[in-house]
Amino acid sequence: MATYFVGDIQGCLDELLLLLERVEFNREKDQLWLTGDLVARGPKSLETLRFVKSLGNAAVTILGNHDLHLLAVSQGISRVKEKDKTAPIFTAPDSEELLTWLRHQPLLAVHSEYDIVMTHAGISPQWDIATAIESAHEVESILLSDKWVWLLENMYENHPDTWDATLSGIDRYRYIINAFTRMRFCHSNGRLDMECKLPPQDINSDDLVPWFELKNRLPLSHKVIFGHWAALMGHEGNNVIALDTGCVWGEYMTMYCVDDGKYFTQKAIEQ
Ligand SMILES: [Mn+2]
Repeated sequence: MATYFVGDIQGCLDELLLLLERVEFNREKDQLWLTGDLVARGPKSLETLRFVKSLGNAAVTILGNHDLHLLAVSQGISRVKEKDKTAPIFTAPDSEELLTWLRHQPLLAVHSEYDIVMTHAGISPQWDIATAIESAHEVESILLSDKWVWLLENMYENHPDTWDATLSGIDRYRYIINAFTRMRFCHSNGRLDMECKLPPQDINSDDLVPWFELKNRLPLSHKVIFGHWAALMGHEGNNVIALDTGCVWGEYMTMYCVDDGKYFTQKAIEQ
């Protein structure tokens, strides 16, 4: 039995299948952990949802910003953008089934054997692992309640950008969603930055720091595996592993086997 982690798929199903073939992935024995953003921009978002859902317990996937946006579009909160190439999902015969399945996915997953947590963007520097797990559960339970459309309608803002345990209602949920699915840089005081997507080496500021390099962040008892930040082109260090290496932007897809620490990469296929 082996456990493989893969970064953002974003509809690049063919590259994922090639990686799985390369390691002779066996859905009866092996596990595939995906860092979220299954959909958007790549050519096969619908097929990716179908494939990951069909893996059942052999796959663990979490919600990314594009997955939440897809759910928002399904409710008419936002319009489908042509460049996302997600329109076929909404007219597919199994549309409702796929979207309901997606809404049931978590924001965070824990691999207890290896003390790993997986989230789409990372862990807020103001959280320890226990707070992160509790915060994820809070939003997951709203997504499964009759308030889920209200939640998605009100998630598109950048504030509050600082955690405070007394935050309540939509402000609290929005901070949690932004930290788990959109964060890249933080300010040195721990405030989330929601604008900058550059690679860290292009930043000339003492104030903007990748969330995992913040000196005064709370220490984490688990290693964090995340995706979302394609400009990083992977990272291992600071007790984190970043796996989005921009397959959807023509770069490559990265798979990490947690059992032996080996990496496998697949160049993007020209569409
Ligand atoms: Mn993302």
